[in-house]
Amino acid sequence: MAADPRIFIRQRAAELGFGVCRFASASEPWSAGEKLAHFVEAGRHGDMGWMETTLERRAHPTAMWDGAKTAIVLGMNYGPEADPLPELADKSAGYISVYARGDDYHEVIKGRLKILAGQMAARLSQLGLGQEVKVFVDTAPLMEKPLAQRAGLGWQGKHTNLLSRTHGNWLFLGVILTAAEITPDEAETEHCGRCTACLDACPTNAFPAPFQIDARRCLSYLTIEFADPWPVEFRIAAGPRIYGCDDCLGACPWNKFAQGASEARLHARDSLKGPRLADLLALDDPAFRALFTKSPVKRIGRDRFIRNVLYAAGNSEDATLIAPVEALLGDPAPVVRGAAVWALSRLDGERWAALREARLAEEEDESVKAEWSFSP
Ligand code: B12
Ligand code: SF4
Ligand code: SF4
Repeated sequence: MAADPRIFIRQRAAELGFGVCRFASASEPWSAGEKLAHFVEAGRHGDMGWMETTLERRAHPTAMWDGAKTAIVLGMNYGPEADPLPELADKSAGYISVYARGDDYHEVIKGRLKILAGQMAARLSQLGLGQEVKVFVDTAPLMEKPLAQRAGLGWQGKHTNLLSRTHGNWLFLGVILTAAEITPDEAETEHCGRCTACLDACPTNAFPAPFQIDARRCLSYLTIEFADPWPVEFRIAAGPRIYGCDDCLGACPWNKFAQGASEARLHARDSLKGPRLADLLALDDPAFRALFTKSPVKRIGRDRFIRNVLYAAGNSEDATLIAPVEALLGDPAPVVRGAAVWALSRLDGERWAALREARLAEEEDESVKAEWSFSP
């Protein structure tokens, strides 16, 4: 009888820093594809147009690759050293979500998945199971959470993320598919019970029902994916959150079993823990790129980031930010100028009113004009 390939794969996965490695059938049917279609048909994906164009391919692993038989599902712990939510009390500092305080996890995980896939392919062929192995990371990402639940890494909680009894909520996921038939692990069942802590914690009511999210209302979507000016209700609800949001994850009682990330590249950089809004408002493009080297934050670009920082400044009640906010009223990017108008209206209504007429007369961009026309 051939040796069980799971032993080799688990060992290699652990050496590559994956705290969890489990196996699931990639070919059995599931209902996740229908739920994804429901999500997209209801428009809950907002401006993430790739979710429409990849809908069919993402409906099931075999739609992506019809030879897929087994999914190897990997989890990498990115747990913070302490509960991050008390940091939200400092309104003069920006809150960057825990997942984005170290190196870009896409880069960390992608490289390691490729190494593991190469090692697996060699081993499977030694065992006479020489079938193909594929990693899907950039093109059309697989539905990782339902696969992870099927493999028993944890369950999708009422906030829709995958959480586990051993790691709490701070787990990145990665998947490798293979045409080899490998014995699956047992699936996990849901352990939320009557708890609603994550639903109650959400500052924007982004959950239309338990286990469902409307991304358009989620601050992670608004701060990262959405390029335009936000509706005012979300600007206010964002408080100091300037990149991603951890409220639903951080509220979960299962975090009592979480541990700090072991992978050094995922550790929080000091500069990204509570950065001062005044310093961030001063970032030009080269300074932005330098501060966020290798960080996922870099991907949203300076203008969208400064928009987020300006919304946080508008919520800060910090009068020392009036001057740096006013300096951005003449920024070349309309989304920055518009956010500066709003922030100034919140920090110093009199100054806003004094500048309004002259600035409105010279403004050409309709979205910025609308900001000056809005009455705070
Ligand atoms: C698009 C996306 C987002 C979107 C949408 C979020 C979402 N919940 O799907 C936005 C930009 C909002 C987002 C935010 C975040 N994301 Co994100 N995101 C993704 C991505 C690329 C695709 C997810 C997807 O397909 N969503 C579509 C919905 C339909 O999928 P679903 O949630 O799995 O749907 C299930 C349930 O909601 C339910 N359901 C849905 N509709 C319906 C309808 C009915 C009637 C019923 C009964 C059930 C039901 O069943 C579905 C199937 O199981 C994945 C990576 C990947 N390849 O999977 C990362 C991923 C989910 N994100 C991740 C992270 C870390 C985050 C953030 C925590 C980042 C942050 N701190 O700001 C937040 C969390 C917000 C939240 N509460 O979900 C991690 C989550 C890891 C984990 N342990 O779960 C992933 C897996 C990336 C990774 N490789 O690690 N993300
Ligand atoms: S990440 Fe924040 S805004 Fe998004 S669903 Fe969770 S608590 Fe709500
Ligand atoms: S906070 Fe409660 S309901 Fe939400 S995921 Fe955790 S256990 Fe489930």
